[in-house]
Amino acid sequence: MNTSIYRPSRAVIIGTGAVGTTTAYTLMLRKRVSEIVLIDVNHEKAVGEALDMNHGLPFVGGVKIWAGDYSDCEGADIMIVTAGASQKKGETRIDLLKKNAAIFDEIVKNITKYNKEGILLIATNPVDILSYVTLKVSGFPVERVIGSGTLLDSARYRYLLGKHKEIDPRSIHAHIIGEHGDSEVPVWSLANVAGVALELDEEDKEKIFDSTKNAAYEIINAKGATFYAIALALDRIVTAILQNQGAVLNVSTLLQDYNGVSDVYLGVPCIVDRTGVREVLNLPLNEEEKALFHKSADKLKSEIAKLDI
Ligand code: 6V0
Repeated sequence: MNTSIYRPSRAVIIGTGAVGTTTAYTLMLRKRVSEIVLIDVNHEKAVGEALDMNHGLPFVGGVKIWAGDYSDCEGADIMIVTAGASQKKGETRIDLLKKNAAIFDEIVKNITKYNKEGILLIATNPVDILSYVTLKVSGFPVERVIGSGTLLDSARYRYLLGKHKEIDPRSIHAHIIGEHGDSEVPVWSLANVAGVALELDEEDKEKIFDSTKNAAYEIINAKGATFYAIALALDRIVTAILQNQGAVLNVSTLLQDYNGVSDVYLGVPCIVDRTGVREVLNLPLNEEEKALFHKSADKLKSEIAKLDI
């Protein structure tokens, strides 16, 4: 009889490129899970990454990390998918759809062969559409298929607003919703600090939103990839789930009559806990925001319609 009450928590990361490895490293440093498994089509790379992180364990401790295969998904709490093509200079996230939708079918089927109880967290772009693909292919309940959505975009927005107002970004309540991409929507009407509306002139608003929306292009032009902030965003979601926090995070989920939008994955504020997306919070958008949100939904729906799912 197994009398041990210890049950390790396990995160499996599929795709050990820039995003996957930085996420693993973040989870390791912050000791969010007791086991981290790295899976990549390039197994040798996953082996090297695991080895490199293992050599840091004498300074950190408490975590097991190895390069594994899909059978390691068995019993895992969370599977984080960061595998696939990333944006190159001049590419949009939607440009990646064909390539990444093709590999997702295989990845999701491989995961669900071994795990039907865990949570699937998707980061690969275009993240909203691939989360929808994952929902369809996995057959998982909707609350357990989560896209990183506009959590990163909202962090960029809050950082820029905080910088402009000289306020800690953690004290800024402001949301980017919709597509994680070019049609995303800033919810200016609800941006506040301690319930006090954030006052900005139109020129500053435009500058801040442009920098938010174009952040990935700017970083990719400068250094080829973005990975630190998305790793922290994924760490935030993992923590909300594993610690059953009920945290409000702008993740991507399947919407049903959200300001009139249905049947598409988009980033909106959600309550996230051990069950995954426990509840979707309906923001009272103004007419202009609602129109932009519908536009964002229509854009993604027309891309989904081209897919064979
Ligand atoms: P990368 O550094 O090229 O890594 C991708 C990894 O995926 C590589 O190691 C590949 O070998 C691996 N891979 C490819 N096909 C498979 C497969 N079938 N099975 C297993 N592994 C595979 O890319 P990077 O890590 O920079 O980006 C990964 C994805 O994250 C891209 O689609 C990005 O666009 C996306 N991002 C999403 C963000 C978000 O906010 N959701 C933010 C940044 C990047």
